[in-house]
Amino acid sequence: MSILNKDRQILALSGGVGGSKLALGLTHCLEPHELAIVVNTADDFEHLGLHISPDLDTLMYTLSGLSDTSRGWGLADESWGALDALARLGQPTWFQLGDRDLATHLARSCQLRAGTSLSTVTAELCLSLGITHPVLPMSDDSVRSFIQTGGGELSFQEYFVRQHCAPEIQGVRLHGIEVARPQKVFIEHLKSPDLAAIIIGPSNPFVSIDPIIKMPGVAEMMRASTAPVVAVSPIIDGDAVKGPAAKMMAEMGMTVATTSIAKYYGDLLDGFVIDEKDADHATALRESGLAILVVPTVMQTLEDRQMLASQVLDFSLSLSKTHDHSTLSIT
Ligand code: FO1
Repeated sequence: MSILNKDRQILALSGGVGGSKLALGLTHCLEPHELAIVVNTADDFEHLGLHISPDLDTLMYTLSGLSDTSRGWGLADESWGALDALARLGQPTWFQLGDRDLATHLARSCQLRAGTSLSTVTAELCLSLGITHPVLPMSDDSVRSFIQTGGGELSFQEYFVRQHCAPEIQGVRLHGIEVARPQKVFIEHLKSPDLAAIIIGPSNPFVSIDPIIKMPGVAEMMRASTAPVVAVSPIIDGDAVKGPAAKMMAEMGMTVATTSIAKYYGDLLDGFVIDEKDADHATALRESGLAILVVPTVMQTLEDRQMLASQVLDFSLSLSKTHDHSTLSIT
C-alpha cells in the first residue's frame, strides 16, 4: 500500500531496539523503493577478531523476523555452544555471541577483510535474509562512540554491556566523526527533491542518532532539504522505554523529559511525536515552533509498530518545511 504520491521517498534514521521497532512498522507502510533506513554504526566494535555491528544486526534481525524480541538483540532460538567453548578456552564471554549470530559476524568480518564495504556487505546480508527495504549503514568509514566518565573513556560496548551502563557519563566522544563520509545513497536521498520526510526513530540521541547527524554536512543537508524532519521521543513520562538514555540525560544535567529531547535536536526538527502520557508538554513544545503529534508511542506488538509508523508518516507528510533554510549553504 503506497501512501506517497509518485516516487517520493522517506528516510528513517535508526539505532538500537526502539529505532528498529519503528523501522519495522514503516516497512509495513511503505514499498521498498519508498523507504531507506539509515543505521548507526558507532556502536560497532572488534571483538575476538570479528567486526560486530550491533545496530545493523538488530535492525536486520528485526526486519527479517528472526530477532529474539525478549532479549531485544540477537537471534531467536539461539544456542550458546561456541560461547561455552570460548569460556573453556579462557576467552572473554561478557559480550554474548550466540551460535547463529556468530554466522553473521563471521560472514561480515571475512567480507570486510576482503575489502568489501560495509554497505555492500550489509546489502548482501539483507538479500540473504529476505529483507527488501534498503538498510544503509550511516557510513562506510569508521565512527566509534566513546563514553566519557570520571574514570576515563570507555568504548560503547564496554560501557553498555560489560559495565551495564553503571559508570556516570560526562559526555560522548565520536571518534572519527570529523572525517566520516555519510553513506552515498544516504546523501543522494538527502539531496533528492523527491525526499518526502526524514523520520528520526525513538533512539538514544547521544549514541544512536548523534553519530548519524553529526557527520560532516548531514545536519546542514537535513535543514536545507524541503523534507520535514520528525523525531519520535525516546523518553516517555520521564523515562526511557529501554536503554540508558534517561540515565545519560540525568547524569549530563538534562531534565529527563520530552522537552529536553526537542531542545537537544533544536532547529533540526519540524515535528516531534510524544506519548499521550506527555500530552501536557504539547503546548510548550508547540510554542517553541514545533508541530506536535500526541499518540501512544509504546510499541509492544507488531500492530503497535505499524500503527505508530502510519501515524508518524501521516503526520510527517502533513508538514511543510517550517524553517526558512534559504540562507544556509549546503557544504
Ligand atoms: N547486549 C547486552 O546487553 N549483552 C550482550 O551480551 C549483548 C551481545 C550482543 C551480541 C550481538 C549484538 O548484535 C548485540 C549484542 N548486544 C548485547 C546488544 C548491543 O550491545 C546493543 O544492541 C547495541 O550496541 C546498543 O543498541
